[in-house]
Amino acid sequence: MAHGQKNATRHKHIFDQIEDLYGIPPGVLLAFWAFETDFGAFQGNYNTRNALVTLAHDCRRPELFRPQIFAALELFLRDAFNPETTQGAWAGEIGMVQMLPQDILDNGVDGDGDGLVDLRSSPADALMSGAKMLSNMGWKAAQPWLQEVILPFDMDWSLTGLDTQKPVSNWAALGVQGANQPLYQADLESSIILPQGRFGPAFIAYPNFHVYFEWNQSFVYVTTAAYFATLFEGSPRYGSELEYPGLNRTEMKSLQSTLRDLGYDVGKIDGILGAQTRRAKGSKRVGAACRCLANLGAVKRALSDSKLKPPPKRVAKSGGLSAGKLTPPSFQLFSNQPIPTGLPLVPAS
Ligand SMILES: [Ca+2]
Repeated sequence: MAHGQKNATRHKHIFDQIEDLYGIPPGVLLAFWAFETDFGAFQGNYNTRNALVTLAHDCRRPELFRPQIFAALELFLRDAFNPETTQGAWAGEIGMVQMLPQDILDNGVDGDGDGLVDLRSSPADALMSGAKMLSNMGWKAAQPWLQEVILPFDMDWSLTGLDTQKPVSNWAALGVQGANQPLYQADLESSIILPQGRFGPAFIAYPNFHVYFEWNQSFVYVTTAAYFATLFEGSPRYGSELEYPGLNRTEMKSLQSTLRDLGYDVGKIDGILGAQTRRAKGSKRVGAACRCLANLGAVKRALSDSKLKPPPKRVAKSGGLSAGKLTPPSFQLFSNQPIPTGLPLVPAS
């Protein structure tokens, strides 16, 4: 946070320009800048040509990475990409906010006016380009993205989750209140999310929250980046008295296995409470069991006692990267540098 606040001050003139041009508050970009590269400190040292060609060859997501090679060629023709020296993340993203070549073609901005789009060493270029990308992804100026709320004691928990959207006025009528400030515009479609379950903090997610998923499809990444953005914008940290330890990784894997055995599509058994596990847990039939979870044993007992029937299988969303994690390929063409295993294969790492 301290590092972010220093950067906010140091680059105030850039953030002011961005807010005027794209309507994106500084905190939103500061959070992405922090999460992607620790404000430019860790941008990756993989040769980008090698990374892209390897991933374009790899059998799992070639449709995503092959167009990126042509985009990189176009950048090369514009003297903005050097096959020998351009470096970045192992999944092909370049610069302080980690953009793929096509994103650079579509959104690259010469923020400092030196005639080049330099995403690695010019904060003005990187932040302006990131802002333009968010704007093109659908960010609405002068609208919030996430806000902590207080829920009524008798909340219908089955209404929580991103699948249920209601105008803010409807949530207010149900007793939902802003924790630190009033709820925003009454007609904004919004959802109530509980990242740590009903005993953790509660948030209302506004339309701009969905733009985060265009940047990165991981629920955990999105929620954390969006929350950090609210802190940078001056919201207080959520009440520590609400903290609830939740399930550890092993317990979460067991819960996922139990849900899978019951026929729910929870994605990979990875111990991470991602979108699919949340959806399975949130389904009406297992909702009562899971909402009462005090410990895994109770959940398992509740699940096994309740003679639940599985829902129809959900088909994974096609196109783009999945919310789950893929293991990177174990080989790389043209390079002796191994790709680390176990890292998420996401465009914005
Ligand atoms: Ca520049």
